[in-house]
Amino acid sequence: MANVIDIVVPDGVSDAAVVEIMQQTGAVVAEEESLLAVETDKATAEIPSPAAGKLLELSVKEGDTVSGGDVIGRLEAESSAGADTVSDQIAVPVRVPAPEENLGLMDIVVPDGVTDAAVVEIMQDVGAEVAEDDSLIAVETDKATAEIPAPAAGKLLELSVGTGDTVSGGDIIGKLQVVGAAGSAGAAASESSELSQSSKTPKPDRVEVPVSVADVAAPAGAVLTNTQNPGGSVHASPSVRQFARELGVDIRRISHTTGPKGRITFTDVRNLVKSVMSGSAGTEGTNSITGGGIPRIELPDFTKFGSTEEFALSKIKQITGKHLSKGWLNIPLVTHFEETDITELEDFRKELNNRKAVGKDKDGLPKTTALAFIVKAVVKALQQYPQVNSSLGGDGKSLIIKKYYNIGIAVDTPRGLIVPVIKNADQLSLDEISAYIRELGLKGRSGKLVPADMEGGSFTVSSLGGLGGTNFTPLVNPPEAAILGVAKAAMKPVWNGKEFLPRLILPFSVSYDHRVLDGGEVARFGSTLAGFLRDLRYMLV
Ligand code: CAO
Repeated sequence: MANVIDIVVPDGVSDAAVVEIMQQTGAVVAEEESLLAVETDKATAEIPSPAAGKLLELSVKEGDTVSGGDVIGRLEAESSAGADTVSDQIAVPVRVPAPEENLGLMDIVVPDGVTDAAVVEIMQDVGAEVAEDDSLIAVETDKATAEIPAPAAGKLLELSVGTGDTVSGGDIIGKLQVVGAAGSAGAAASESSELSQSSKTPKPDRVEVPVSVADVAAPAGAVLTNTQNPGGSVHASPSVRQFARELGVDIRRISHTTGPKGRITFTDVRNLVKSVMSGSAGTEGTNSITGGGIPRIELPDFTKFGSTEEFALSKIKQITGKHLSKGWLNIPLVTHFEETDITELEDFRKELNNRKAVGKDKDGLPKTTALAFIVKAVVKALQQYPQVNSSLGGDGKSLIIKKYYNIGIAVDTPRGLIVPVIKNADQLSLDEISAYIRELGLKGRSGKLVPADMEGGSFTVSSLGGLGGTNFTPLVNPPEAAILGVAKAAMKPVWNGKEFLPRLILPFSVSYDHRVLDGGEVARFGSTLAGFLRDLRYMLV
């Protein structure tokens, strides 16, 4: 028969911060299943459910501070059994016993109250100089983690345990050469009185860990908690948690762990930070970016607001999304806007196409669109401004200038955006470029492009001219340094000093990686490109 019982913080816990809520209201939990994790500066513990049943309420949240006796929730228990067994599960403080002094050598002793705890991390190397209270090793049972601190400042001479060993209160786990002690290298005689005071005087108040591993010894045969429980608990020592917090890393998102039984170590936190900084951390779309410090976008329950339908994104969209997210996160992007008069270009283009249409010249060739002229002019402008046709070196300290002109063309297909590449565009005629654009567009839309068609670009052109828009901000296609965005040309009145004349004006933009290019360089590139398109003859000069 169900009865409602309070969930009470065990005695012995004092001013511990709630660091993780491990069960949601309404969850059905087993007796002893962890409900939340609390932490002091030296220990982490999980507060277990006092009985099997349904969690009706948890009245604390992450960041709150709790102490023994606090009522933190209510449980609809299946039976009353176990309801009053909580308090003696995490109640006994860890205390480091008074160190023994022996010619400056001090044994490192596991505090009383620890029973059959596994050593999960060795936090100092033998030979390390440690300060009093520096954590030496981390131990863990299925419900709590604690760090065993150095009893005094000194040199760690020996640690006789390794990860995976089991320790209990009273076990000697190492030796410390106390700083300034008789027998310690370089110790001055005058320091010995100070030393004896510090080494003889245990500091129980400083080494007591309110939330302790005491009495949470794993029951015989119990297996330590699975640390890779998705959505459940993560296992890390308090100092690793603290370290992660300082760096803004949410340890729940660390999926690659190197500690025993999936435990998160300092190295794992560092590795995550390194991979995010180097841009190699996995980004799985805007909704599940896994990097530290990059907040996840949480989705509301849309059905609360109206009906919805969900479709899988095409493979191309998924791949493009990842590629663009990578670029967006890595590239400090600036967009330069420009426009040019293409009235003469358009007249010439029409004339060319008319000649083709009547079969007088170059019969069978596809019509030439403005884009073919733009590709031609882009190549010429890149030849004048080689740094625009470049990539930033892997270490961010060099520029790799490409001596080839492989122009990527963004193609809009029903399955998503693809960027096939016109290879060696500098060696192609206007008609050949037109033919390539047409072929790449057709192949792209019918799914016939192969990966090689999309490799090796050195600069990309994204043209929305056939579709519309007055201008837009294209995203650089990494590892390129810049991209040209072409919008739709429109007739506009242009003042020639005496009168307004109708002219065909083409708006375009150049987005660039500001680590590679400065605004001045891009402005010069942009106005050179504008000049070529305004008067094609200048491409010959
Ligand atoms: N201004 C005005 N008209 C333009 C123009 C411009 N900037 N660019 C092209 N046009 C005209 C063409 O001249 C053509 O007109 P005619 O039929 O009178 O000759 C018409 O628009 C259609 O052109 P098109 O789009 O079929 O051909 P294109 O060579 O200009 O472009 C391609 C080919 C494959 C690039 C294009 O079809 C395409 O997919 N564009 C979308 C690219 C995209 O989605 N970019 C955004 C990516 S997000 O960064």
